[in-house]
Amino acid sequence: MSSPASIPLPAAEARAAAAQYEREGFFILPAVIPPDLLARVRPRIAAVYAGEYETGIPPCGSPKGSKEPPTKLVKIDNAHRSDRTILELVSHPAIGRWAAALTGAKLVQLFACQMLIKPPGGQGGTNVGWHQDQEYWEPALQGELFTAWVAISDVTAESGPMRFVRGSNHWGLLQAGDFFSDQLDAIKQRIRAKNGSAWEEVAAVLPPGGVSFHHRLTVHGSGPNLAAGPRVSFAIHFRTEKSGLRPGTKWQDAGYLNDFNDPVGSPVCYRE
Ligand SMILES: O=C(O)CCC(=O)C(=O)O
Repeated sequence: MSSPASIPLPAAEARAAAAQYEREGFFILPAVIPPDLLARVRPRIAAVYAGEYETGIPPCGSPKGSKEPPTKLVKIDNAHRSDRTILELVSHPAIGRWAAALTGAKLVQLFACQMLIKPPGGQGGTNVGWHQDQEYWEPALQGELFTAWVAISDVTAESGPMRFVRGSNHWGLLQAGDFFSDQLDAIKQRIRAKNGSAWEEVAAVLPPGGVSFHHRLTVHGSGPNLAAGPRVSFAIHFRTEKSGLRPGTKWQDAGYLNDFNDPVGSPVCYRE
């Protein structure tokens, strides 16, 4: 566990938070990102969406960029390589300190991130299907991995907040999810066929600058955005010192996952 001085909480509360994260598979924080950083990052998100890359490095997959508002879920991988303010946000020390407090880690290192824009309107192509993050990392990575999700816009019950299934971090790796599918009910049935435990959903309603954390095996997804404006966020994927590349895997075959030795792609956000 990190030292009590390294997180904005008394040690007993930090221990309770860590126990809750372990029990439920997620933890929801109020706003921890400073408003001035949020104000600086918003135009940078718009710039990356439009295809303007401050560092000259395109995000993973070299998306084309668009000046039109999105109509489908926008998912841009590793935008932190393209923009210094986005890098500042996703590697913010408050996220690293909280991550260390929740997991007891001595090292918290980012290995991938996703810039997510869920447009309003409730049309198809904007849901995130139920899944476990480890399904996507399993071929390459093993050990302690988790995600911090940072709200840039106000994430209300109407705007399609991420929903966690309480305690599903204890269900093992199910390989039954699909991030890219709109069919939340069908995926839920598939998951329940593999694990019949009680299904209790918790919505991660967050103010701008609020952060939720979830375990690599926690089942999660999100529905349509029925609010007036877009739901804007970053999903930031982290590892601790208790994780590694699977033997035999080469970084060039690891898709959107950044080499742990690349300081721009994989910044260290906390070290004891
Ligand atoms: O933004 C969402 O609704 C889902 C994001 C997600 O799957 C994740 O943070 O791992």
